[in-house]
Parts: sequence; structure tokens; C-alpha cells
Amino acid sequence: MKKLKVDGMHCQNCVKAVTEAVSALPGAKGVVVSLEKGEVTWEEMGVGIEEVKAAIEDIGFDASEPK
Ligand code: 9UX
Repeated sequence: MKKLKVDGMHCQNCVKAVTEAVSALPGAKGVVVSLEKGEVTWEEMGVGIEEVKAAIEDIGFDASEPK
């Protein structure tokens, strides 16, 4: 499981937007976005983590690798 921290999500519409953006990436499988945890996780992804980060930032949220 891979994970990015997502800052700036405040409601379920944000969750939907991030879920759709990340799920639309090539090879994405098992994408789960948590508002409570402020994170997105996935099981499989056809692109690198930097591209996942870019897709989230493109729609206005801040994404970073968890410490
Ligand atoms: Mo909800 Mo998210 O009103 O940017 S859509 S906070």
C-alpha cells in the first residue's frame, strides 16, 4: 500500500474530487481517500508517486509524502 498525505480537504466533495483525480491515473487500483486521516492510499498505480502528487496538486490540494 502506498500513501500520500493530502492537506486542504474539508468535506466529502473534496474526497470525491481527490478520489476521481487519483483513480483516473493509468493503472490505478484500490484508491481510498480518507477525510479524517487526510490521506490517500492505493494498492496499485501505473505511474510514479510524483505523478500522483501532481494530479492532486492540479486540482488544488497539497500532497506530500508522509514522514
Ligand atoms: Mo467542500 Mo472541498 O465545500 O475543496 S469541496 S471543502
